[in-house]
Amino acid sequence: MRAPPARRTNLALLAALLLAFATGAGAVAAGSSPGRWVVIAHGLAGLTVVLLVPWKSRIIRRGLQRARRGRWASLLLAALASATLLTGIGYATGMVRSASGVRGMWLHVAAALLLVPLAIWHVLARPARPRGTDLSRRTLLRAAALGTVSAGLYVATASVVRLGGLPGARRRFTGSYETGSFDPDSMPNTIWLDDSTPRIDPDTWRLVVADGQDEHELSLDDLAAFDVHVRTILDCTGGWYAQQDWTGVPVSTLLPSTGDARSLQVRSATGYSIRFPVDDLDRLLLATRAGGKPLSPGHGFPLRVVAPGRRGFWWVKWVERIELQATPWWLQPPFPLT
Ligand SMILES: Nc1nc2c(c(=O)[nH]1)N[C@H]1C(S)=C(S)[C@@H](COP(=O)(O)O)O[C@H]1N2
Ligand SMILES: [Mo]
Repeated sequence: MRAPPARRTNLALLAALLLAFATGAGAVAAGSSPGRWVVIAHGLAGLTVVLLVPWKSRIIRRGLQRARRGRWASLLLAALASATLLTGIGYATGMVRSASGVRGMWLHVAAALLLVPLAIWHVLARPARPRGTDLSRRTLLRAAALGTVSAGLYVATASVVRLGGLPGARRRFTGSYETGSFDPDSMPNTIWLDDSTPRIDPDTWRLVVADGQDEHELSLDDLAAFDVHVRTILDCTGGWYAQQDWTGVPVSTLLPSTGDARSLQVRSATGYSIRFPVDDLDRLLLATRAGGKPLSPGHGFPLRVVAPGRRGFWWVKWVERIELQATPWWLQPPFPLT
């Protein structure tokens, strides 16, 4: 294809980046298998950005010939975008899964988040104003061609990964690699943002169960009486997953009727908290054991959430209070803020 006008390349790149960012956030949230489409769309958006690189490089080279203010910020943006693409492709294929001990998925997300403010600045400082003719038949055909080529590139990459037996072929649909299944001791201890493992005295620790009217407390001994088993997968957005046998008490046993409640708030001794839709109650387990042994402090001793089909950040550790509330579950930030 002949190079399109710079303005259209820039608009296409902006569209691809917005799609990549939205689907990236979606991929982090996806826990059950319909979410696979979001993850695939994320791969397509990323490869579309890759396809636009040659055209964008020409624009950048021309731009660099004029000494404009903000060129260093623009170059930093380009570097972060490259780092995001390389870590994304490296992790997806399994070619580069970590760099100096840091998990590639973490680097991918960090680079993507750092580039957001720069990208916003760049769009404001070098605006490419859309025109009516941007929606001409010709542009739409070009966009369709671009989409088709990136789909082809996606299929080709996936085939190379599969046929070449690259580690990427063993990923779950979320993109995570298996780590420490059926061996809780070798499963990573993961903190969402800035939490830390609290010191909890099992003798004085209580679980407070609040049903909207009353509340009551359960000791660890009380909870030891329950031994419902659930085998399920914990899938961290940091790019690993593990299957374990969890033992504990179903939330629906502790809260048999939900009344008018719309959500269940689960709070950790650290203050970390998550709001579940009441429809989740049938599936939620409060686990005291993993692999038949009491939870380690890092994995949430004495009590943690097991939420089949939900990503790791829903699996609140060090639980000390569960409470039915009238508040809808979606009245919370899409991701925990601490
Ligand atoms: N209180 C609390 N619970 C938490 C977190 C946290 O930071 N604080 N991290 C969550 C995240 S991101 C994941 S992936 C799982 C990890 O569980 P693990 O450390 O037992 O592997 O715990 C979740 N529960
Ligand atoms: Mo996580």
